[in-house]
Amino acid sequence: MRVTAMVAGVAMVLAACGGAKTDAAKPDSTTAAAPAATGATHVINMVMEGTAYRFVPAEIAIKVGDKVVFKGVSGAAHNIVFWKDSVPAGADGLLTAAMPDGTAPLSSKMVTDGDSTVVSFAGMPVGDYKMYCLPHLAMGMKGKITVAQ
Ligand SMILES: [Cu+2]
Repeated sequence: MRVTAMVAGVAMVLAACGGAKTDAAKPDSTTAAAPAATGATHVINMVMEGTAYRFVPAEIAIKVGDKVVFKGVSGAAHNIVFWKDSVPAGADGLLTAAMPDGTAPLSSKMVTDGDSTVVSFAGMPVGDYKMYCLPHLAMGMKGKITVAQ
């Protein structure tokens, strides 16, 4: 009897795990592929100037459908992280999908000097997208992309 009860318990645990996996595999806004950009291409350089680290330009205005190329120029390594509480409603899942090689939600990969990463704003809600560079946040490396229709 005791063994039977244990087997039943294990089966319930396995069933619970299976259920969780099924839910995780359901398509939602965080796993959907980002639509392709069809508009203009903008470039933001990521630079070290003396002891300062900057996005250049730090603020740009673009349109839905444009893409932004972030180029690592100097300063060894940067990334782009969007503030979850500052992006327009409905944008966070799309942004994460637009950075498929990112290391975390709303975060790009690390970009070394000479490398770059592209973020497409195809299908994104209009509004302000505030961002920072995680390694250089304390040095004030912040920026803003304003997306209009
Ligand atoms: Cu940086």
